Amino acid sequence: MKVSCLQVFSILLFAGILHCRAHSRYTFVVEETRYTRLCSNTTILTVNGKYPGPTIHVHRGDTIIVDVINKAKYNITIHWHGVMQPRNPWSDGPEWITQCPIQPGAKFTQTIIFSTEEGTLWWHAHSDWARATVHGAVVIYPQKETTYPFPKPHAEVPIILGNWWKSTIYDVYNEFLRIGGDPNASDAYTINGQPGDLYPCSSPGTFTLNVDYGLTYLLRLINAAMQDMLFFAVANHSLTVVGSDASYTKPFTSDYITISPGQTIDVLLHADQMPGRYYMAAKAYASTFNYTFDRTTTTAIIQYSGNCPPSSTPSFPNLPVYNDTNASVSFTGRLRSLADENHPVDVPMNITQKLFYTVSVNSSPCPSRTCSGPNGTRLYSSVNNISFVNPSMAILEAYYKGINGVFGTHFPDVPPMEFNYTAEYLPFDLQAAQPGTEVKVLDYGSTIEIVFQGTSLIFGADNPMHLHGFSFYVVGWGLGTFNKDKDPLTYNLVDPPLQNTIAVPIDGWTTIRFKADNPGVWFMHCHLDRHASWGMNTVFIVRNGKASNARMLPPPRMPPC
Ligand SMILES: *[C@@H]1O[C@H](CO)[C@@H](O)[C@H](O)[C@H]1NC(C)=O
Ligand SMILES: *[C@@H]1O[C@H](CO)[C@@H](O)[C@H](O)[C@H]1NC(C)=O
Ligand SMILES: *[C@@H]1O[C@H](CO)[C@@H](O)[C@H](O)[C@H]1NC(C)=O
Ligand SMILES: *[C@@H]1O[C@H](CO)[C@@H](O)[C@H](O)[C@H]1NC(C)=O
Ligand SMILES: *[C@@H]1O[C@H](CO)[C@@H](O)[C@H](O)[C@H]1NC(C)=O
Ligand SMILES: *[C@@H]1O[C@H](CO)[C@@H](O)[C@H](O)[C@H]1NC(C)=O
Ligand SMILES: *[C@@H]1O[C@H](CO)[C@@H](O)[C@H](O)[C@H]1NC(C)=O
Ligand SMILES: *[C@@H]1O[C@H](CO)[C@@H](O)[C@H](O)[C@H]1NC(C)=O
Ligand SMILES: *[C@@H]1O[C@H](CO)[C@@H](O)[C@H](O)[C@H]1NC(C)=O
Ligand SMILES: *[C@@H]1O[C@H](CO)[C@@H](O)[C@H](O)[C@H]1NC(C)=O
Ligand SMILES: *[C@@H]1O[C@H](CO)[C@@H](O)[C@H](O)[C@H]1NC(C)=O
Ligand SMILES: [Cu+2]
Repeated sequence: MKVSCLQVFSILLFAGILHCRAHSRYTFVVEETRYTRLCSNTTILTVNGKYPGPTIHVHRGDTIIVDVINKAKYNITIHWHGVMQPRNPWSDGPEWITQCPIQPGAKFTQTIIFSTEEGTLWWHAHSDWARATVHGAVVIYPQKETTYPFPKPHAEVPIILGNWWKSTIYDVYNEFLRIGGDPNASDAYTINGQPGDLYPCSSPGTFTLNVDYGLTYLLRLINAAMQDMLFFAVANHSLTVVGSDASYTKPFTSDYITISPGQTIDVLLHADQMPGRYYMAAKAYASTFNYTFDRTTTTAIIQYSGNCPPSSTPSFPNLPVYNDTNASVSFTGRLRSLADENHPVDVPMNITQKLFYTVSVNSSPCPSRTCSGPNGTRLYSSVNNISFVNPSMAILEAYYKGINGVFGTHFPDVPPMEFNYTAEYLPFDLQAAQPGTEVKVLDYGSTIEIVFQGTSLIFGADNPMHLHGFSFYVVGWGLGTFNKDKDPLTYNLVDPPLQNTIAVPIDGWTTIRFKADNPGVWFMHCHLDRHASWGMNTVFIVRNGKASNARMLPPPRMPPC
């Protein structure tokens, strides 16, 4: 039934008419809304007036239609983070990659095609830094006749970790572009839009999760923060990790979670402690030298029902210290695919295209050394020494229509120069990168391996790399420089986690594999917004295959430039 509906839908889409009863339809009105936080009022961009925005509930394999109406004075686009959108890059959302922005007063109808994702994803703006407040959860239930690979939880709760700035995000963003250094740190982190008890004027709104003793709750954690990986924990409760990035994992328990911007982690919380009140809390994991980050801690409350002891101060969880790289990588390194009969893995074994991508922060001289990067320089960033420059029109449109001069196809498979990527001191002449809009073209059905190598140029960072259009297997990682003889021997090809975002450790490497079976134009970028704005991005174009179901769907009516 669904398949035929989808086929009808494609034909109708071609004719520019959208009518298909099976698809739920949502309206997203983007507008400016005044919110009071931290004792002051700030105007933020919202969807339907909400921060965080509405949660979308679907079942595995559904298709939904979303009408995005821009009533704000800023450009906007909406990206469906982690939704692979088979053959449908048109509705993916990154501005200048798959579409031109939806301008003030304009509207864009997006078709969101879910396929094998199951668990938690999210949607967020993909235009300048609008995603700071324009984001929301996507809950993907199992198909109707199937169920979770763990006991059904009593209740499910999205836990969205975000930031709050007292200034409008556009002021923070424009200042960041102007000064050439790190952006101002946020004034607070938030849990479901609320900073929590440790911040001024914030106690009354603090998010509270009411629980009953003896029951189990599924927390769907989403890191929607702009610049920082986060540690998260719940006082006196260990957490059982059961999924990440809409793919189930082998369950394991941990006292804390490391979650990178873009990533989702599903955990079971067993309400098995003495009835009372307990804090859940999150704060930054920040490893980069001299980086000024938000050192505050956001909290929410777990409140047991019944006769609680008179409300003393709730217990506070132990979170690793901000620079505990071991705590960060140890947690992420424990993720494993479920890899059972009902959830098989399909790790590419015969790699047709091996890529080695360095991810670096760069710097360039600034007139009279007035920029706020190290030594008065301007900071930017790169992949394989190319610092991505936004094109003047969407790459997808240029590719589809065969318009020349918008992008090049010479993105290098390896860095242009070999050097000791993680050396403590590197020569000055390596600090510059080459600006460019280069893509890598992949054949349909080819199998891709990418080794991401973090470099210590300027200073190392943990880089959460996110690929649109695919989930990928994370087959290996390590600290230091990748050793092409020894490190591949350590790859996990049995039950590697299936992710759409993976933090490449500071001065370390991570290897991913995926099959290029989704034709289209797909962005890949660091999910720290300062790095992405500096150019730590690149694009894959996956060619059409031969079969008719291996070709991009025809375009809907796209927003004009
Ligand atoms: C915030 O705005 C509300 C409504 O406009 C106003 O009553 C309040 O005084 C403002 N608060 C601050 C701290 O400016
Ligand atoms: C950024 O921080 C500086 C120093 O605290 C402050 O002067 C400036 O106004 C801030 N900018 C924004 C946009 O909030
Ligand atoms: C929670 O754990 C802390 C130590 O981590 C302990 O001091 C406290 O008594 C515990 N609280 C409860 C209610 O069990
Ligand atoms: C973390 O930072 C503290 C100072 O804030 C420093 O003493 C410690 O050595 C650092 N630890 C690591 C692992 O870098
Ligand atoms: C690294 O972190 C893991 C997990 O938190 C811990 O078990 C281990 O002892 C830590 N190792 C070091 C050297 O700190
Ligand atoms: C690996 O892929 C290549 C190129 O597609 C093909 O020629 C070769 O037969 C494949 N090898 C195996 C073991 O599948
Ligand atoms: C690090 O920060 C300190 C204090 O802000 C500054 O004096 C120093 O020049 C910075 N070093 C670099 C390499 O940016
Ligand atoms: C700072 O920049 C100046 C001028 O570009 C250069 O001569 C000097 O070596 C730099 N010093 C450091 C510590 O980066
Ligand atoms: C690369 O740099 C690291 C860190 O400084 C150092 O331990 C290693 O010996 C260097 N490797 C080479 C080949 O120079
Ligand atoms: C990157 O490209 C720039 C500009 O072409 C060059 O100056 C620099 O040496 C290159 N750096 C590396 C690490 O390849
Ligand atoms: C908004 O989008 C239009 C094209 O769609 C572009 O010309 C304009 O520069 C954008 N505005 C900003 C502030 O990016
Ligand atoms: Cu980065």
